[in-house]
Amino acid sequence: MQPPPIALNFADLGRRAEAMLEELAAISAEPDRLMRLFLTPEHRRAADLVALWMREAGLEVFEDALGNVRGRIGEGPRLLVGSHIETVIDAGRYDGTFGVVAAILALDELRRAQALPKFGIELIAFGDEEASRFPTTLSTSAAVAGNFEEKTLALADAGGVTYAEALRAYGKDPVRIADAALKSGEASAYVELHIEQGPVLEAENQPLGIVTAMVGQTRLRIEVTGEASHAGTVPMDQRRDALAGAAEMTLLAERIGREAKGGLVATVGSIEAKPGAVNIVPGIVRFTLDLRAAEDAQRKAAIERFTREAQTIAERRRLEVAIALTHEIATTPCDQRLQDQLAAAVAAVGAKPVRLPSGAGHDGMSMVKLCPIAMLFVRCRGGVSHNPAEYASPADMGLAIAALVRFIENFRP
Ligand code: HGY
Ligand code: MN
Ligand code: MN
Repeated sequence: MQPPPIALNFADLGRRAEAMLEELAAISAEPDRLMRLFLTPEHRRAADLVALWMREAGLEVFEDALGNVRGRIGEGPRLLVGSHIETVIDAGRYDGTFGVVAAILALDELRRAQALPKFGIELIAFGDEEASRFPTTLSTSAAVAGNFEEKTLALADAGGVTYAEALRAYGKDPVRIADAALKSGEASAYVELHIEQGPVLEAENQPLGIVTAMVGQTRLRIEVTGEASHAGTVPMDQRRDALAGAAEMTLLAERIGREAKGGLVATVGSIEAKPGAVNIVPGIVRFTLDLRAAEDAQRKAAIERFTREAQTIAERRRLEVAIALTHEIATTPCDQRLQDQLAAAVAAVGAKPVRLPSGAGHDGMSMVKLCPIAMLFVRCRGGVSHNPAEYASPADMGLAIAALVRFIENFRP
């Protein structure tokens, strides 16, 4: 006999979430912008705060060898609920952290109402979803899913510190990474709450959305080599200007995105010109390309076209170009049954169960290798994210947390 749904005060849940996110947002490496990178002192402080909240919600808390904060309650195959607590540079306060705070509040409500489910639950606060410190992403969720790649340990951050060195400095032992993995059968499903980071829910005037799939991504690191030379003496037709070449390749990436159908997107997010002086023609330029599409074949064809035409630009300009793949992940569908259970939970809190794809990547793209996954989006103002103007209303957050409680109450693995 199914117990009745517990009484919930949606507005109160939203207010509590807002206050917790405010506390987390104050933990930053810089006073004027939110920056909390993987395995930094700020990650440590945020992890300690989240661990405290998890313990206050009645969870048994531990940290694994990657610094993931994990809170468990109950026995048997566990429902996993989580998101990430590290941020991009100059971040908003909701991306990732809302999913962790929502999970804690939902569990706390069920515990207070003495309505914890019979199955086990594990909350996870991941530490490396954003790729904002090391040129990798989803590494800490990959470890929980048992797919951590050894080569990740040798990756270095902008200061030359390797992932392994950062783990040790954080007090972790890379040798123990395998212990972080859950065995298949230990996890019944993974569900994540997250701000939408896009404009769809606001346009549909709906607070919540069920994610159908996360679109596939390819990330490249491109190095263009020309010849550093004097800005005043070398005639224009004799230059091997690496930055002008990189700029033409950037416009090529934009053109590929604009010409494509079906929502393919291409972004050059970072660029560095060397030696980087006003009076020197740049000899070396490094930049990144992030290209995403719902259809994997279309994404791969776009990458092939970019690679081919970037070579042509380089040849014409007497430059060299080296293109390295730093991340590739296929479009990841969310489990249909879990989507339906989320839809029922959304309806149970009085919202319309809108379904939509995610242009953003999430830890579920790792966790799908371990168990079925699902995501619930909450509307964010103007679809703005990866920006301090990111905002989700307490009312919408309260609804999302209530929907998570209803999902857990009725969860069928
Ligand atoms: O880039 C992404 O899709 C995610 O926000 N890290
Ligand atoms: Mn995120
Ligand atoms: Mn993000």
